Amino acid sequence: MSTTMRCKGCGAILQTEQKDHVGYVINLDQAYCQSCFRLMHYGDSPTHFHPEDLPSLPQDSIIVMVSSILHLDLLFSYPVYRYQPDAKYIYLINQIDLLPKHTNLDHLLDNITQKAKRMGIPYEDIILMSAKNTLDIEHLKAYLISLHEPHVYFIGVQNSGKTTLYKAITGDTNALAMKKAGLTQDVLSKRYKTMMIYDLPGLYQEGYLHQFYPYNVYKKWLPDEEISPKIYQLNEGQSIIVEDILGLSFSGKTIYPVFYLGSEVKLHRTQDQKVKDLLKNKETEAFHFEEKTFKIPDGLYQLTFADMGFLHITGPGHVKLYYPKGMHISLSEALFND
Ligand SMILES: Nc1nc2c(ncn2[C@@H]2O[C@H](COP(=O)(O)OP(=O)(O)OP(=O)(O)O)[C@@H](O)[C@H]2O)c(=O)[nH]1
Ligand SMILES: [Mg+2]
Repeated sequence: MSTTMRCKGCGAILQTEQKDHVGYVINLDQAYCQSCFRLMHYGDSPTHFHPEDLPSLPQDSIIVMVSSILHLDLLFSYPVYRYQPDAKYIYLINQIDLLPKHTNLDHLLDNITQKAKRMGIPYEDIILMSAKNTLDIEHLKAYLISLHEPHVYFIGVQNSGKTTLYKAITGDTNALAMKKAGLTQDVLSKRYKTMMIYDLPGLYQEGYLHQFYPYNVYKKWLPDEEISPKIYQLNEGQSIIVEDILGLSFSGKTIYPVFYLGSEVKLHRTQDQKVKDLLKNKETEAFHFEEKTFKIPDGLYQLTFADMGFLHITGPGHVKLYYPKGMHISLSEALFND
């Protein structure tokens, strides 16, 4: 009889046959697959695998839809409730420690609640928290216990913090939680009190940074600490270049952009007519640049740049964006004030 061995870091079934496939190990007695081993010991892993689709879940489940504060534009875009209508849904907005301390979280929560109502999203609760905050974790544990359900599933976009939450609740010290998108490959599960807690592989989001850059490049652009918003006052004809990734030219009232990006992300001013030339030679085999103009209505709006961060701008006006073709960019009303 053969037993299936799983990687303790990402849950993948271990296999010794195909080097370029998920779960590869030299010997089946190893605890971690090669990809997780490299992540743990060298902080890097050149391979990238997309996990399989979601499994079907039992009826008496709590489904915790985990979203990073950086992915709020996608908060209700995975209608899991349509094919698991009997489950109870909790929306957990994680990583709020990344927002500046003065952010009005009540206002943010109000806006999210109103959006859920407008869209007819079924939910028990919406929680704002940080998986890095021990008090928040204690509150979450007490809350989950109070629901008296035997199964709790964490579902959400890659890198939203599901495994971090799972580890903090269950005390699992083997599972890996890092900025590598799509790290968890198969369901991880462990008992906590009367419940089984399940950490599911992240939902794949097209157009995120991992599609254009290797892990050792994009990891430094994903923020780990409180973001200090960068406010610019631009003169006529001035543009902003973000790393070698984005070029932004502004017109109308949008000339005071406020950038919410990690501290490692470098921004600089340039002249509108230089943007294309500066970025053109940064194209790689993975992408070409594309140009798009966003019309910003009257009011405060948010332009989200994949999983990297976002920009707040006041309209009316226009933003001309130069960005890697296929990158996920969205324009939405701002959910909080600066
Ligand atoms: N600042 C901050 N970082 C967090 C928080 N939660 C998770 N992280 C970080 O976010 C990164 C991704 O966390 P994971 O728990 O691996 O994310 P995941 O949702 O399991 O990702 P996949 O397995 O790819 O679906 C890690 O670097 C975590 O340390 C949080 O509340 N605050
Ligand atoms: Mg994970």
